[in-house]
Amino acid sequence: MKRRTAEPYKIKAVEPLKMLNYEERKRALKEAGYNTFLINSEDVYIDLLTDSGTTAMSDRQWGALMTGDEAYAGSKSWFTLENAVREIYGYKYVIPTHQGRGAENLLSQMKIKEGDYVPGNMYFTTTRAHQELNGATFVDVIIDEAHDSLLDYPFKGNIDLTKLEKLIHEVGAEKIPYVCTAVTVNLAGGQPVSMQNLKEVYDLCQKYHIDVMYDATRCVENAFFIQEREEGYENKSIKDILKEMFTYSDGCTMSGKKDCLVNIGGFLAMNDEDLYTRARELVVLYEGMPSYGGLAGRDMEAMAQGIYESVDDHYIQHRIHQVRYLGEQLIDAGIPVVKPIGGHAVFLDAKQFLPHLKHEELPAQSLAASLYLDSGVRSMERGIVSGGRNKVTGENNKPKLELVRLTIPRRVYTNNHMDVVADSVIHLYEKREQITGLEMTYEPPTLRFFNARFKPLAVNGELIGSEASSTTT
Ligand code: PM9
Repeated sequence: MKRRTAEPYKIKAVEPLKMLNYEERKRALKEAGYNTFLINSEDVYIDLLTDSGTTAMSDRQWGALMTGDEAYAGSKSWFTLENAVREIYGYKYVIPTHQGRGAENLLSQMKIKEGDYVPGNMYFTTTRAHQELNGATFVDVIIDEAHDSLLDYPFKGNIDLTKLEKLIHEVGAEKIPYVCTAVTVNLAGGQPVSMQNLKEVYDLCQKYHIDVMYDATRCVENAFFIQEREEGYENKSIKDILKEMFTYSDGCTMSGKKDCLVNIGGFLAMNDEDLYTRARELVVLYEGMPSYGGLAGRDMEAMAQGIYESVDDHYIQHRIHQVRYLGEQLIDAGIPVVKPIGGHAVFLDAKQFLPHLKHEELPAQSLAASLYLDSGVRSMERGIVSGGRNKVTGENNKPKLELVRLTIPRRVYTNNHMDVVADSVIHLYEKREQITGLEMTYEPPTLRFFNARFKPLAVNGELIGSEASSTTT
């Protein structure tokens, strides 16, 4: 008999949830312009918009908050954080930032020149935006398997070495300031990169004197998949695997709001002393002193503690298994989801879920809105809306993957919540032909998905035909 496991923690404080009725949700959705980013949190029942900053902190982290040293310069809390980053990730130099994009801004400004190219394993919205703002063109060098949502492949986040080397030959190594390797790859479905691939990419880049900078945002989740799937790592600890992963890089940006288990925070880390000196100069302009980088002393204490907790083998095993618990229920019900189930989220394939909608009818945006309408579950579009426009032609980028992300916050929800989400998705799938497309009525110039507004294409202005709503409250 397979023995079941439970959460490796018990609950000390709870936050009541409220569920609006169908008519209230319909009103809230309309007021939010059918954009789940614009729905008030109070109107959400189960919030799977993001795993970013939504973590439940531990009692030790809350305790650590009280020990924060709020000195403007030379805060003790900064040294605590610096030590944690050095110990767990192995880099020599660390610059704190208020969150991941703060680090992306510094890195992109320091390393990118107009006309450069930054290869990466699939784009991430804020990362690419900073690269482009500084004059670079992002080039996707992820393996082809990553674009096939239904293909079950263990390391879909891997970089295609042939694509990378072809780009180096085409544009010249001097035009590539660094390779940006995400571990794991968010928009591919939270898919990991193998240790072998990390090593091969690093070796190739060393040959051409190109730096490798990780987007380390979900690196602990990546380490778990290496332990689970890669030969030779099954008996190694997460901590040891993580340490080895970082030896195949020259630095990283980190959004501490994910794998560092905090609600705010990030950092930029590197081994190169010159780059560090420049980063110390630049950080004061955008974030603050190099000893706080936009964070309060207490935030740095909580992040240091979170970094240590994140490499606990039991914690990360439960984390990944909870995501899988939801994903497997959907797979069993025949729902098209990205396979294998990734580290932080279950991704619905909106093109296959709603085959009657054209790409321009924004299937993922419409599905995310429909899910909220059905059950108050908030998810996020990761498709054509998030893809933005081509900076030269102005045309919509059309990412091959048109997804709705059900993102699981860390240590927040129980598996009962996962059951409620699964029921709602399955219910919607049964009524899928009744879901209509959306059109954009307001489009912000950058990172449009955050603030864009939409309206249903149906003549009667309804998102879902009336029958779909009748079985939910
Ligand atoms: N990710 C997410 O929900 C929050 C913002 S949504 C645009 O997935 C990666 C891989 C991320 C990420 C944020 C950032 C930026 C960088 N890389 O949000 O600035 O998933 O801390 O990090 C979000 P910050």
